[in-house]
Amino acid sequence: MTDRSVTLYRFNLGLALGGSVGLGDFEFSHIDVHVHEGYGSIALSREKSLNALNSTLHFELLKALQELLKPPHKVRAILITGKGRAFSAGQDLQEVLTPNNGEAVKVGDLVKDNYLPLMKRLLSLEVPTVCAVNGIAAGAGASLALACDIVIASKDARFLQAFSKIGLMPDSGGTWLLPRLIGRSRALSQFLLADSIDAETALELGMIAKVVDSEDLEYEAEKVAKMLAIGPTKAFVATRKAVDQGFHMGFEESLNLEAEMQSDLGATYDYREGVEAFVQKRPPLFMGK
Ligand code: T3D
Repeated sequence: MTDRSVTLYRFNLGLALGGSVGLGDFEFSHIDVHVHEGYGSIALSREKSLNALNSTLHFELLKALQELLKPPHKVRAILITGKGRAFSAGQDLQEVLTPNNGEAVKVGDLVKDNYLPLMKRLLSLEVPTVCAVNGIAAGAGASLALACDIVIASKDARFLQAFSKIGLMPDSGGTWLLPRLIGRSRALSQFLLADSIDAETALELGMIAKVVDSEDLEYEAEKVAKMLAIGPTKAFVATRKAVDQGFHMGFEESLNLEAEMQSDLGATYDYREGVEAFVQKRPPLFMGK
């Protein structure tokens, strides 16, 4: 994604790259991070391997999510995309084969150390997320995309539950996310057969929110991120939480959760502002608090 506006966000990645850490700053090598007006964008940037996810990329993603939400940036929406012709080909399979201190990397360790923290963070993030899927999203790459709140795909995007092709079951939240989006039968079909799903089909199935022409993807995704960034952030996040928790609750429990969360939102600045703006017949100026 091009940065139309604001600050290029560069860090020196001390630990992961062996460089020096200055003033808490890091240099990202596997992602491009930018701060725009109100929202932050993260582009996976390992084009040669179709943005395959390795441990450094995981580390950087979590770091970026942490930094973007802190002052001075305090963004109120995050946009995730991939550079080049793919969104992400999922777990870096080279990394799995590469011995770590003489020992092969254990799949279970990768899942626990990398995917668990990332997916937990994404689903509990204090701001809404948008994903612009610009090409293939395979394996954990598909999970990463589907974990975002609003998923927009270009016409040439594809989703591939590639896990069974390499003898694995879905991880990274896949077995939780996909059946909720499209139902057990269709999810199992994608998981077991590992056929790639094109963007239009993904839209029809309810996996994603919108399909746009490839040349419009950046503009459309930025438009959504900008809209979210000026919205009532706490209400957005509470909505995600109620929807996600509601899936495994009875109706009454869900009603109670809504009532509890709504009473918290009733005490926010943005609620007061929203009502005042309505009464005064002007657009609201939400502050995310
Ligand atoms: O440890 C664990 O495994 C646990 C975690 C699991 C989570 C997962 O994500 S499991 C699923 C892992 N992903 C896959 O199995 C997908 C593997 N990739 C593919 O099947 C194909 O590459 C695609 C269908 C995604 C795209 O196909 P195509 O024909 O458009 O591209 P390509 O030629 O296969 O790939 C282009 C390059 O990217 C190629 O490198 P090269 O030959 O040009 O040097 C290829 O090796 C590389 N690449 C693609 N996917 C990965 C990758 N390199 C490392 N890891 C990958 N996942």
